[in-house]
Amino acid sequence: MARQIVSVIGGKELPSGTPYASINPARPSETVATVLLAGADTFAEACRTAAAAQREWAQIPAPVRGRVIASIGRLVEANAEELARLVTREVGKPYREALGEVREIIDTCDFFLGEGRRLYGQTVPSEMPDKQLFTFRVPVGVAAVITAGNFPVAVPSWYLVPALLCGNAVVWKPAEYAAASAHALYRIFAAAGLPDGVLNVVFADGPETYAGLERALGEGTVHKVGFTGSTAVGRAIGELCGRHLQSPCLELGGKNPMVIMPDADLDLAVEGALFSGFGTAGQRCTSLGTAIVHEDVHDEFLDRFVTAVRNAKIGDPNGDVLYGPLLDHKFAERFEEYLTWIQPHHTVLPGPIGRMEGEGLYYHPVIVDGVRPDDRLFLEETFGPIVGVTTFSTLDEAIELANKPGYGLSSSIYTTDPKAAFRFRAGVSAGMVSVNNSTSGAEAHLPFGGNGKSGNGSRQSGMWVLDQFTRWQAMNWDYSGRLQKAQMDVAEI
Ligand code: UN1
Repeated sequence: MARQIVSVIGGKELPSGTPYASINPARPSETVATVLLAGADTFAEACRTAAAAQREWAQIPAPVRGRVIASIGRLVEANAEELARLVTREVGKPYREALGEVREIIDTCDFFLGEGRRLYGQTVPSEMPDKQLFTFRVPVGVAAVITAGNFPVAVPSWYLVPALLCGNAVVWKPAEYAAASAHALYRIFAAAGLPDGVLNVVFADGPETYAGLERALGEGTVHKVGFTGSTAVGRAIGELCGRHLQSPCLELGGKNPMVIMPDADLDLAVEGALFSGFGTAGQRCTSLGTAIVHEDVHDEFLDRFVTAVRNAKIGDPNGDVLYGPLLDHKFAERFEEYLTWIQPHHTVLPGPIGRMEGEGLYYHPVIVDGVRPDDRLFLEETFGPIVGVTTFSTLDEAIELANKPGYGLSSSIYTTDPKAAFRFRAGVSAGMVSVNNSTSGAEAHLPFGGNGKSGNGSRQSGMWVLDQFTRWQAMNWDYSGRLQKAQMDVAEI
């Protein structure tokens, strides 16, 4: 029997809602969990509960909150294999990758547990005598966190861990097709000693979440929205937040380019293209979209790339495979639609294309050569195992092609020439640039995020994320016993 999963608000389970079956994409007839989806009212109620709990949580000294984060890390470590197995079963990610994803949570906890003792403010000199200025980081209040299911436990942790450490309460809305993994993570966080109401998990569909969020923003019970998902939904959330004078943290899609220079180590480039184009079945926001290959090495690269793809194993994510099934039926349907973008003038390799025989949501890998800069395939994210290939002759041209889709998350260049690497870094509009490494696989303590259609410039991870979950408060303390007026009573030499 599949487990039943429900929302948890203020530590209490809510045993009602519309049932939704989260399936195993390797065997879609198998239900991993039935989740009861809540409505907008429940989401708004969760935000009110969180707002009430946040006041006390913020009173707990930051180093003590850091100790809770340390416990979360230890509990995740103790449950790593079980959690990774569940992730593999529910979203079809190869087990080794799932274990890596769990590792990313532990890394995030490792980083932020220390931040509890460091949440530094500043002392700032005043322009007047007998006066001292200070700055403090203040929690924002309640963070509403809405996440996708391709990284069902790591990406949520990128929000949850720093948000909680900084003294915020959280209402987390995970992807329903990854509900069991999300619920398992929630239980680990709750078991680490978070007071009731500080972390709440609400399962709901997109429209109900949007309506609930709109209400909560109107009621003043949400102060920061963190969203990882599609550009279209991110835009809607951004507009909603804008109406409430809030700036959300948006981590959206990508059409990530890989530039291969004529002096590149081609085997290394092929390995990088294989991992970032087809690893996780191309379902990372950082997945490779288009390989932009110098015309002198195009044929050689393509030949080796096609051979590597042909030799790759695709199948049961519990085995040693490059990738497993797509996340869910919805993603499989959408991927089939993307396949229709392939133009008749394209060369499609290695063939065949489409769904593989059998029950699982497995799809053949596709390399499309000769993609033109005005093709949909060149311009739009595909979120599946498909990589476009195009050519260039000068570095400036490659940079222009890399920026053309208007996303700006991750990018990569393969070259042995440092000049080309630094020129590419300076010219590409991307939050992340790799040299001789793939577009995916960011480490958990570097700023993560994008520009353009990839986000609103917000960054996750590392110390940079503290600016998302705290606000600076300035304090001035005058001990002169007089009213000293700024700009008017400036000390003279
Ligand atoms: C995502 O797909 O939303 O850099 C995040 C990477 C991963 C995170 C991807 N660590 O590929």
